[in-house]
Amino acid sequence: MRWTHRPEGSNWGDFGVDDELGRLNLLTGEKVLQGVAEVREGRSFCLSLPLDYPGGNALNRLRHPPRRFTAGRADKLNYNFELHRLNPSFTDVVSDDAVLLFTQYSTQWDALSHVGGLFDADGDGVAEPLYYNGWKAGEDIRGPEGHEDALEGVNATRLGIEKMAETAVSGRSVLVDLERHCGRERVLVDYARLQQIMQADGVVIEPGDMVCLYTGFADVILEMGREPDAARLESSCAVLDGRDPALLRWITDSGLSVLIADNYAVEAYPAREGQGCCAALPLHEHCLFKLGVHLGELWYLTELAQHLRTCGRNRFLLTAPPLRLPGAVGSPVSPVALV
Ligand code: UVW
Repeated sequence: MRWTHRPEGSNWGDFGVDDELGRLNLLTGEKVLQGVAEVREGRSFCLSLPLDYPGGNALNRLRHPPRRFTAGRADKLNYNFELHRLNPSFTDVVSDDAVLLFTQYSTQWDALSHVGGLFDADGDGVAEPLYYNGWKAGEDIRGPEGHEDALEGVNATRLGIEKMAETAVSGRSVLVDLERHCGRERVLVDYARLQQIMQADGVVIEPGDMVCLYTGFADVILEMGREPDAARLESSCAVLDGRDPALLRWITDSGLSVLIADNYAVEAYPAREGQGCCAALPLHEHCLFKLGVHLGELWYLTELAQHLRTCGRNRFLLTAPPLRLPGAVGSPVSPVALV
């Protein structure tokens, strides 16, 4: 047993002592059928930004836009390469490329190995760095130590994003239209405000539902045309108040399977001071570390939200597997909504 104590408010062990999926366990065949039942018009929506947005590194100075390269072919570039150069009887023309991609730069999933916490899980009085379900930093989620090339060292042998991909991430999703009620100014949405909005719009969330929050943030990003203004972004659109205990309790009690937003971190960012020693990003801690709830960020929900508004609906079928990239702690995603 890796741990004898679990963090207060966590569900560690509830899905099995070796579980690596967290609340994805709630995305059952029944949830897929419930999602399929929401497909009435045969319309589909792409829920991804172009992956070179937001542009620059105004949102996170450690994350940079994708860089694409043309793959080489011996001494030639494999770009508009005419195969008759190799064999005069061939008529093919071929292009091939490679990309340096920061996995969490744009529309993305956080893996459960993305954010952990310090916790004394064996009761010896010493807090150690752990991730969801007690998987250990250093042992299960390894850094670049000991590798000559640090870029090639990071490897989540547990909780890697490929675990999420293997579930196919499909089922019923519910959209909460925060933008309709909060506009485009920065508004901290606590439990009471969220309930008010959901009640006004008749939104009901059941266990296993994938919850999407539309705030308008991705529209502001798009308006900036790849030249984001950090100050404007920090004062734009609704974010969840991760310091509201009632909101975190609601995430637990609702049984939602994953939590998604079109903004940078779902919750308020830059991080705000809490009281005493606490997580900088309390909603990240609650979801990724305690409950095994994957977070989707910087999704593009605008056209879907507008359509659902027009139709007076809030449910749809969502399919959103990340890249099946072993050991990665996050992944770009091109989610698809069907209504
Ligand atoms: C932050 O780090 C603020 O968000 P994430 O890493 O989940 O994108």
